[in-house]
Amino acid sequence: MQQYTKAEFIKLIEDKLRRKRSKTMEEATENDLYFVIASIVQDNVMPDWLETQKEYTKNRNKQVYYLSMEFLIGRLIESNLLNCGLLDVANESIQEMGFNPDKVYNQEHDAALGNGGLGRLAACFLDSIASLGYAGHGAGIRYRYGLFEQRIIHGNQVELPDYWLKNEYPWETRKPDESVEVQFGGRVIEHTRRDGSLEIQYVDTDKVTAVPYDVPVIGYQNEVVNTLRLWSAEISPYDRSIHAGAGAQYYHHLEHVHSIEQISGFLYPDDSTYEGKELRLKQQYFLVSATIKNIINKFRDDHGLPLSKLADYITIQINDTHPSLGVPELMRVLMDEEGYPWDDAWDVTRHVMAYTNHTTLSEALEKWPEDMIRNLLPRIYMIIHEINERFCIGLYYDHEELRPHIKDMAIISNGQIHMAHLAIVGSFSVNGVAKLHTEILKQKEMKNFYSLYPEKFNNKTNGITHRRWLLQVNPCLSDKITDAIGPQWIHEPHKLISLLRYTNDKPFLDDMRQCKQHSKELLAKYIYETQGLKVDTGSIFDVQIKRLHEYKRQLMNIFHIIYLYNELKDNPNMDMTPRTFIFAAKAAPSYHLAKEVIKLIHHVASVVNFDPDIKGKLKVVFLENYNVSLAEKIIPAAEVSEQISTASKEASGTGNMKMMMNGAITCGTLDGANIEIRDFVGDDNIFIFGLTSDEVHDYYANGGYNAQEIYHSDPRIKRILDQLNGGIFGKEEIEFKDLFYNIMSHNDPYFVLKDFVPYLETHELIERSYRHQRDWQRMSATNIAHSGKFSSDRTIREYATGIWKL
Ligand code: CR6
Repeated sequence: MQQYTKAEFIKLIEDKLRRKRSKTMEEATENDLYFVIASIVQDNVMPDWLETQKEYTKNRNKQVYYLSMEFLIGRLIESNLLNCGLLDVANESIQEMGFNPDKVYNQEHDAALGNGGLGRLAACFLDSIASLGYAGHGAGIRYRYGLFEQRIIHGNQVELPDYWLKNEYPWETRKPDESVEVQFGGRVIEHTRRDGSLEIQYVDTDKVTAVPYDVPVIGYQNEVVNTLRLWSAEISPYDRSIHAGAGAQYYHHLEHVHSIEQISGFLYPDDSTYEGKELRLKQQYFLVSATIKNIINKFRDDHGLPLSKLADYITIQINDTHPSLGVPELMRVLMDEEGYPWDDAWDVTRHVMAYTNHTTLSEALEKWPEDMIRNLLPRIYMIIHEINERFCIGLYYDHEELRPHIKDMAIISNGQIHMAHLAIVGSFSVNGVAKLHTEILKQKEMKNFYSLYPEKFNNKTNGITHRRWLLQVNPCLSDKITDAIGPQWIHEPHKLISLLRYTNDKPFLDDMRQCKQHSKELLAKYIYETQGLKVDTGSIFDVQIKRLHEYKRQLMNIFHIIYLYNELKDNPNMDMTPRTFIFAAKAAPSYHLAKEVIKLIHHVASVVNFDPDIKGKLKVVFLENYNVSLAEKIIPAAEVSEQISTASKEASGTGNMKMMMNGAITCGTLDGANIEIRDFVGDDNIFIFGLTSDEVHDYYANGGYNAQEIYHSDPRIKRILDQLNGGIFGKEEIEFKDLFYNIMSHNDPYFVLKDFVPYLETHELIERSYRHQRDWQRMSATNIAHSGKFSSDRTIREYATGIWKL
C-alpha cells in the first residue's frame, strides 16, 4: 500500500477536493475532508483489492464465506486508515489544515447493519480474516435503514429511522454486472423425463434482482484486501419492462417495486428474540440465494471443475440459524439447476455448510410456520420436507437409542420448521461461542444431536479485533504498551502476556493510570457536552453497555445504585469512593420490560444526580444511541466492566473482552466467556459472584425459587422494590409496576433478587480494592496482559484450522 509524506497527502486532499467537490482548501468543510480522505483510501486499496482476488483465483485457495444477516461495522474511516498505515499521516495532515481529526472522522455515519454482539463479531472476524491473510469474505444485506437511532424523551426510548445512506457511502462499489436473480412464490411443476429422472420447473414466481455492493475489508498492513458483499434488492429489468403501463397499472407497478425494495429495506431491530415476520424470512432467503448463486458462478469461472468438488474449495459459515436456508437452497441449485441426484447433492451440501450457534435462549431459536415457507418458497419447502423425512427415517432405523427422541429432533414438527435442527443436520460443523456455551449445547440443549453427531460439535470462543478495540480506540495505552514490550503484540496479540513482567513496574503502572485518567476526562467531556452533566473523574467509572435485555440484568445494576443511594441518604457522611455508573443500551422497540428499565435508569438518575445529600458521590449516566462509535468512546475509560447476566444465558459476550483489553476489571457472573477470562487472569484479578449455570438450571428444573421470601426477609431489598412500586422512584404517573410484578408475581425469572446480595457484597469489595490504587493497577495490567487470548485473530485461526481447513 502506498505511503505518503504529510505534504504529499495534503496535496492529494487538495486535488481530490477540487475534482470531487469542486472546492478549494479554504472552502472545505469537515464533511468534505472526510469524504475526500475516504476516497483517497479507496483509490489506494483498489490495486491490492484486485491483486488479492487474482491471487486467490490463481492459487486456487480454499475460500470461506461468512454468511450473516448482520455486520455491525460502525465507522470504517479510522480503521481503514490504520490498516493501510495512513492514520498518522492523515491525522497530521488534518491538523495542519486546521481541523480536528476526530471531528472529521465523526462525519462518517455509523454503519449499524447489526443489532449487537453477533453483528459486531462478524465485523471483527472480517478484520481478522483479512489481517491474517485468509481468503474469506462476508456476505450480508445492504439494508437502507440500519438499527434505529435511539432518542430519549422524558426518560423514554423513542426510535427514529437510521438512514445511513443519505450521503454517498464512499466505501461501497456497486457491481450491477454481477447481479443475480432470486425467485419467490410461484408453483412447482414436476415432469418425469424419459430416463425416469425428474425435471423441476418453477412458474409464476416473483423475481427479484440482487445487486451486490462491495466494501473492501483491508488487512492490517499486509496488502490483503477481502470483500464484504452486501446485497440490495431491486426490481428485475424484465419486470420493469412488462409491468410498465398507464393509470392503475402504473400504481400497481409502483407498489410492486416498493414491495421488492422492502426486502433490503431495514434491519430487524431484534436481539436474541425470534421475530416471526414474513419479510424477515424473505430477507433470509434473499441473502442465501443471492450468495449461493454468486459462489457457484465464481467457482465455475475460477476453477472450471464440477460442483461435486465444491467442498474442497468453499466453506460457508452460517452465522446463527438466520442463513440456514442455505442448506435447502444449495440442494435446490445442485439438483434442479445442475442435475445432481439427491445423494450427491446432499453429500456436497453437508461438506460445505458449517453452523455457529449464538444462543440457547428458547425465544431466540428460530422456528418458521410450515405454511409460511410453503407459500413463500414452495420448492425450498419440498426439499426441507425431504431432508426431514430422510433424517427421521435414518434415526428410526439406524439409531434405535434415539427413537424416543425423534419428535424432539425432527426438523418439522407441530407445524413449525426448526431452523437449528436444519442447520445441524445440514452442516459438517456446529460450534458454540464460549466453552460453557458449547458444553450447554452438548449436554443440554442439543444433547440428542450431540449423541448422534459428536464429531460435528466444537467450541470457538469469541474474540474481538485488538486493532480496533485497543490500537485504534486507545492510542495512549497502545503507545505505553509498545514502549514497555515492543510492537510485536500488534501482529501477535498473545505477546501482550509479556506485560505480566510489568505488573510491579512503577513507571509502567503510572503511565497506564495516566492513560486511564486521560480517557476518563475525554468521556467526562463528552458527557458534559451531550447532557450538561458534570461527572467526577476521580470517581470509579463503572460501565454496563450492551443491548437491553432482562437476562443481562441492567435491572440488578440499577437496584444496586438505589441501594447505595439509600445507604447515603441514611448516612450522608458514609465513607465511600465516589462512583459514576454509566449505561448505554438500546431496547427492541416492542420489548416493554426492557424499555421500562431504560425509564427507571433515567428516573433514578434524575433523583440521585441532583440530591444534595449525596454530595456528588453517586452519578448515574445514560448515554443515548449506543452504537460502535459510542462504545469506542466509553470503553477506554471503563474501570469496572459489568458482565452480570444470569448464568447460562449469555452465550459468550464480547464487551467483556473489549473492556478487559482496556484495563477494566470485570464484575461478573460465571457466564459465557467470563469464565475463560477468570481462568486466565485468576480469581484475584476479577470479581465473580452469583449463581452458577448448574444452579440456575437446577432452579428452573424445580420451578424456580421463591422471590417473595427474599422480598419479605431482606429489608434492603424490600425497600428498593417498594420504592419502585409507589415509593420515591415510582410515584404517581411514573410507576414501575410491571417491573415490580415481573419479580414478585412471575417469580423473578432472571434471579435478580437471588443474586442481589452477593452482587452488592462484590461491589463493596470493588470499592475497597479501588482504594489501593497500586493493587488496582496491577489487576488492570494483568487483565490487559491476558487479553491477547481474546483477540479475534486467535478465534479466526481456530476457525481456519479447525473448521475451514484453509
Ligand atoms: N446477542 C449472544 O447473546 C454473543 C454474541 C456473539 C449473541 C452473545 O453472548 O457474544 O451473540 N447471540 O456470539 C445472538 O445474537 C443470537 C448476541 O449478540
